[in-house]
Amino acid sequence: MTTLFIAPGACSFAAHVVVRELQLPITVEQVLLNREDSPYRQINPAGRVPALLLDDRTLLSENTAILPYLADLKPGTSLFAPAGSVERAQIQSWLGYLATEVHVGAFRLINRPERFSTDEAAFPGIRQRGLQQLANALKPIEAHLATTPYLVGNRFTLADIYLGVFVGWSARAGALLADFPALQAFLGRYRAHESVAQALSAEGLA
Ligand SMILES: N[C@@H](CCC(=O)N[C@@H](CS)C(=O)NCC(=O)O)C(=O)O
Repeated sequence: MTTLFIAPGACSFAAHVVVRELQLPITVEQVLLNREDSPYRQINPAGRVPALLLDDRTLLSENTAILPYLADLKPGTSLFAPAGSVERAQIQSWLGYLATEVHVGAFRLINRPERFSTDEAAFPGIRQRGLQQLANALKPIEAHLATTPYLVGNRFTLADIYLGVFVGWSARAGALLADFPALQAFLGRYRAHESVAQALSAEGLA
């Protein structure tokens, strides 16, 4: 049985939503993060989520690989697009942007300042810089969503599922979303999806 490893509220939420949206026969298992002694380290020595353990014990990591892999288990799903199509490249473009500019380029500074300095006195400044980078990274998404309800092709795709993670985190990061009305409206549409509501509830976040 294929198993998806997640942690409540982490970026693995996107893969969890895809499993529920496509009703894939995959076990979703919650693990504790940041525990050197966690048995999960035997499965994934990096200790990060999401990770997908396939039937043959191959371990896949990285949202940018896992989300397309899961969607391809249901060929023709509207969450993704056919190989060779421009829409598929556009969806992958957003996945790359979110993983780099938004997750690592902004949220890692906000959530993990210790990865950037050993000096605790520097942490507030690093977090502040992360919030500025987050606002910069969200601006093009806000502009795009002011003209269309979803990122690609006027329908709910992997790109939106992944974006929802970071808009949810942004809603918690101070009053940031007050300057992003299109993203606020997006978050409402996102949470109205049955698969999102189910995943929030299963992760204890409803
Ligand atoms: N680039 C990875 C990032 C994965 C990642 O950093 N996951 C976080 C949770 S949001 C995690 O597992 N953190 C624990 C750690 O880094 O030890 C991806 O997109 O899948």
